[in-house]
Amino acid sequence: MSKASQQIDVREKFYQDIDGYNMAPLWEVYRTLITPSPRTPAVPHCWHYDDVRDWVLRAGDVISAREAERRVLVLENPGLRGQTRITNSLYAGLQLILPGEVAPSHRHSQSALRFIIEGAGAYTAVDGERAYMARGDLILTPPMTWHDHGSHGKGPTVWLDGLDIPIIQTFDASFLEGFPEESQPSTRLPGDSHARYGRNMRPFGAAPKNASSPVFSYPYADYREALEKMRVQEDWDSCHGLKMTFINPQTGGPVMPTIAAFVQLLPKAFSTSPYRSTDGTIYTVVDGEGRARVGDKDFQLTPSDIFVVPSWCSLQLEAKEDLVLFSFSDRSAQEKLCLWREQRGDDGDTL
Ligand code: GTQ
Repeated sequence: MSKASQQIDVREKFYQDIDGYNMAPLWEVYRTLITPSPRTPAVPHCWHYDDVRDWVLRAGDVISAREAERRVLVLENPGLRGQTRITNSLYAGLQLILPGEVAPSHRHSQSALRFIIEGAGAYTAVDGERAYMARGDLILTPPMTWHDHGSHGKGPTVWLDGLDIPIIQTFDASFLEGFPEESQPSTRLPGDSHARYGRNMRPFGAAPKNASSPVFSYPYADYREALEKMRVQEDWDSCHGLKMTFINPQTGGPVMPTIAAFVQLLPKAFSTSPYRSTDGTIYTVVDGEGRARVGDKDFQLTPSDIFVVPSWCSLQLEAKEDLVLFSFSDRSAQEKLCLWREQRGDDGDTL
């Protein structure tokens, strides 16, 4: 037997011996753990809304919102099947509410955002205030806020849910409580939080309640109008077009402690320089058509398509028409932990 294979045998025997003591050799796994740059099992993927819409609606035939508590089809990253996640740190799903239904009130440690895809007349109630939903609206349910969903509408309402479920799993910090009634009582008028915090003022003398935005609803009409005003200036970023971060007006920071949300406009025929960052990001098409090149994959984009750009994977966008994209990521958490990094492909770097 050669000296090398003798040494391997000695090591294997050693590994078996220490295994019984719940110990393992770091040197066998070191290079898969501490990598020179991010390596993720998540892969680029696009869910074309036309392909999945029917399945979401058919979920309404198999279970009620009440029985399901949340009737959602989870968008599972093909590289992370069975793990209920779209990136390593974030969860996404498509939730359905039908006329007259209620998804019962609860609260949990997880942060959630909703981006409305279709329907009218549905609402999310957050800590006593109903936020009515229209296509393109962003609605927040910050950690430990009571929330329930319901609909007085005529047709189905579908929205994209984004939650930090995997982050809370990592920290083993999950708490969930049910509200004593299905729907929480309305203790504030719709629009109350926007009136108090969304108009460049804040209630005199009031201290911030927590780290999340006190504004629960960011309507499409507001941000779209803002983008249209700003585009006149034509100060397009070569990697992002015209991109805005939704903020917590009390801090100027991202909307929730773990999740940040963005909207961007690319004018017709605009093509971005490649870009990558450490925050794996979920995008959805609000308006327009175009193309996304994510790593080595190409996605043709039409309204309501959802695609995922894994951590440190390059993204390049092209607008066939004016293209409006909503996106969210864990950038909020990464910045607090001093982890967030980016690389732009417009300075000669190849990504
Ligand atoms: O609406 O509260 O997609 O608790 C997953 C977990 C939605 C919600 C999800 C949830 C919710």
